[in-house]
Amino acid sequence: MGAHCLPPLVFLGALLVLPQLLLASTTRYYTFNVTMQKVTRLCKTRAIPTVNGKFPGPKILTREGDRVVVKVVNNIKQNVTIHWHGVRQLRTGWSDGPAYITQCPIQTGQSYVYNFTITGQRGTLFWHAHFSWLRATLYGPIIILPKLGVPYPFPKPYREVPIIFGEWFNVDPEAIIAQALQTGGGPNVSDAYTINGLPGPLYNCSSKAHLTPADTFKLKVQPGKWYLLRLINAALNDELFFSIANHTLTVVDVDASYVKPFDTDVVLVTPGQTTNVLLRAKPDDGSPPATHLMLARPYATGRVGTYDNTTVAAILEYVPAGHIKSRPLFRPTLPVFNDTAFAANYSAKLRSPASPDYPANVPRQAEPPFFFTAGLGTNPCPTYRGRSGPTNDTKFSASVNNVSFNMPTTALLKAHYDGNTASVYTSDFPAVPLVPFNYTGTPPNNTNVSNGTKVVVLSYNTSVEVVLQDTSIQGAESHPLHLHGFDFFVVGQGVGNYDSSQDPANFNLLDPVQRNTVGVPAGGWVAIRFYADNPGVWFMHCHLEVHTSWGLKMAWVVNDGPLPDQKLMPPPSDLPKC
Ligand SMILES: *[C@@H]1O[C@H](CO)[C@@H](O)[C@H](O)[C@H]1NC(C)=O
Ligand SMILES: *[C@@H]1O[C@H](CO)[C@@H](O)[C@H](O)[C@H]1NC(C)=O
Ligand SMILES: *[C@@H]1O[C@H](CO)[C@@H](O)[C@H](O)[C@H]1NC(C)=O
Ligand SMILES: *[C@@H]1O[C@H](CO)[C@@H](O)[C@H](O)[C@H]1NC(C)=O
Ligand SMILES: *[C@@H]1O[C@H](CO)[C@@H](O)[C@H](O)[C@H]1NC(C)=O
Ligand SMILES: *[C@@H]1O[C@H](CO)[C@@H](O)[C@H](O)[C@H]1NC(C)=O
Ligand SMILES: *[C@@H]1O[C@H](CO)[C@@H](O)[C@H](O)[C@H]1NC(C)=O
Ligand SMILES: *[C@@H]1O[C@H](CO)[C@@H](O)[C@H](O)[C@H]1NC(C)=O
Ligand SMILES: *[C@@H]1O[C@H](CO)[C@@H](O)[C@H](O)[C@H]1NC(C)=O
Ligand SMILES: *[C@@H]1O[C@H](CO)[C@@H](O)[C@H](O)[C@H]1NC(C)=O
Ligand SMILES: *[C@@H]1O[C@H](CO)[C@@H](O)[C@H](O)[C@H]1NC(C)=O
Ligand SMILES: *[C@@H]1O[C@H](CO)[C@@H](O)[C@H](O)[C@H]1NC(C)=O
Ligand SMILES: [Cu+2]
Repeated sequence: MGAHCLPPLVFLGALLVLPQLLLASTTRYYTFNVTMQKVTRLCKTRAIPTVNGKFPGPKILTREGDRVVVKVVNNIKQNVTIHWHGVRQLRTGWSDGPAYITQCPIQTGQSYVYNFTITGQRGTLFWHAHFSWLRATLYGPIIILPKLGVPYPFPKPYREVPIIFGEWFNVDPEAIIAQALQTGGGPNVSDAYTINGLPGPLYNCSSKAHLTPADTFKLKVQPGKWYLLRLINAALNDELFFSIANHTLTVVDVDASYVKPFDTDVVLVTPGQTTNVLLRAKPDDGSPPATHLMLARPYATGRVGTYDNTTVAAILEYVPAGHIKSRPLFRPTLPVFNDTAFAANYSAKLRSPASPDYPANVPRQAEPPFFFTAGLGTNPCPTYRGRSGPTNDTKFSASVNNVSFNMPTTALLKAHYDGNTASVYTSDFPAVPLVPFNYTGTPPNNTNVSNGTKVVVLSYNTSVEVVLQDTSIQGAESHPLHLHGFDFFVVGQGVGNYDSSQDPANFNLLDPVQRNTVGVPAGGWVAIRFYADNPGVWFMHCHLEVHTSWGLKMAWVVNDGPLPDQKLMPPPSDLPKC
């Protein structure tokens, strides 16, 4: 049928679509100038590393299908890299960011251009520094809108608001991790949590009892309108519960993948995870406007005293405010710190849409099977070095399959690309624990941890299944494991030890949630699957930064496939050198 036969409206529609197609691939340019900036929090002023002087850092606003080009200039004394957390980086591993994995650091006075596309993702991600603990202050949102003309699969929000959780330290976090690694003990905990950089009214100043309104994030809403809150947990070491008084939230997207919407009063978001929730402001029913607190505080399975147990508050306020002097203030109820049952029930609710528009392409079969333990252990530390590890003569260490990862002094990806790996890494990362034990029972007598720079090598497009098993050697503890370069499907989870003969029968291969960071349940296991369809070197690590510092990290090497579009791109000319 020729165009002249089409009814006028359809023809007009075709005309409207055309410019959208032409615009479909926009390039978004940013410059990130990493500088020190004085900021005041908890009434203490400290110079912190920032991007463009902003804390939290600038927002990257993009669309599915766009190219993002960010020139990062390092004007601070430390080395720095930036990671685009959750961005798939298809064939562009050079732009992924983890120091010594995909690149050497950007040294003082140097710059580097990150250049990547956003493919098959829409929702919220975030960027953060990936060198030592610099991400404590170097972080900001990545907003990925759907392709032009493609609607959200939920009511169109009136406004969209990033809610980014952070962790504030009154001293330089670099001094804290340096001290912990020196003594072998746990690091000092943070002084406050923040929402969009602000600690809120439940914290005190050194000089006065409570913080002022300027220290509090306030979200003003209009009655009856829909808001999309883009929750991001950028905290260093703490999983967080979040809730808003008198409001039910509808979860619609996690880690830039849609989910089957479900309602909840409380959201659990681990470091490295994002969650988009719809908030419907209550209709105007004539009752006096109220102030509702939004609270976040930890979901913590470690020992009491080893985490910051304070609470950050922000305010949800209805406008027009009127001239009411004292409006009622409501506070939500959050689960107790160690509510593992809540965590298990909550994560079981997360499901992919598995619809024609958003199918769940789950590997049906997986080979070879990987079984990785994740957890803490100890190593000898014969000389007492101050506030030492679990005992005076030991220091904390952490591992995957009892291998604590040693950071190389040059980037793994470059060594892989150059075929010059012999002095950089070995390919003998164990597929299963070398010494099986009762992972969630009484710890074995020897809890020493081995170390190495070991990787798993996969051929292109392998169907990978990894069962991640928590260990209770230093007490059962939840670990938010983050995989770079992929989204994976969470096909199963359980308590106790994984049973390879029974548990796979219960795997969900129909609509498992797709994400890049998953909590390995405290004293339990989780099973993930993904296709190794992205050539490069991909870091996998606990997103509790202290555990990463202790070695709870490893890397996958995915070889090139046979076709031209299955190969890692060549390195950019400005790739930093070590
Ligand atoms: C980065 O910021 C510093 C301090 O504001 C400024 O002196 C410098 O010119 C900036 N550099 C770039 C490349 O924008
Ligand atoms: C980004 O990468 C694309 C694809 O390799 C290339 O065509 C483009 O020139 C690059 N842009 C910049 C600013 O480096
Ligand atoms: C950690 O806390 C201890 C005890 O309060 C203190 O002595 C030490 O100076 C702190 N470390 C750092 C790096 O601030
Ligand atoms: C803040 O100060 C008040 C009054 O001194 C005290 O009751 C409260 O516990 C303090 N809160 C925090 C978080 O330190
Ligand atoms: C809000 O929730 C509080 C309990 O957290 C309850 O006491 C109060 O009645 C609720 N108010 C409204 C307006 O729903
Ligand atoms: C909160 O942390 C403080 C300091 O680490 C500790 O003394 C206290 O017992 C903790 N409280 C709870 C309920 O965990
Ligand atoms: C949570 O902690 C409390 C107090 O430390 C303890 O009594 C309780 O058994 C813990 N609950 C879980 C589920 O671990
Ligand atoms: C650790 O060693 C220090 C210094 O010798 C000593 O004061 C402290 O009592 C010891 N602590 C333990 C738990 O042995
Ligand atoms: C492992 O330890 C747990 C907790 O002590 C115990 O319930 C379980 O029976 C043990 N499993 C095996 C296989 O020994
Ligand atoms: C572990 O130590 C205990 C107590 O010292 C001992 O009875 C047991 O035989 C040891 N187990 C192993 C496997 O060496
Ligand atoms: C690695 O293990 C060896 C052998 O136990 C030990 O000598 C070495 O200090 C460890 N290296 C690191 C970086 O932990
Ligand atoms: C920065 O990185 C380079 C290259 O790896 C290294 O040689 C240098 O020691 C690092 N500098 C600092 C201050 O960490
Ligand atoms: Cu961990």
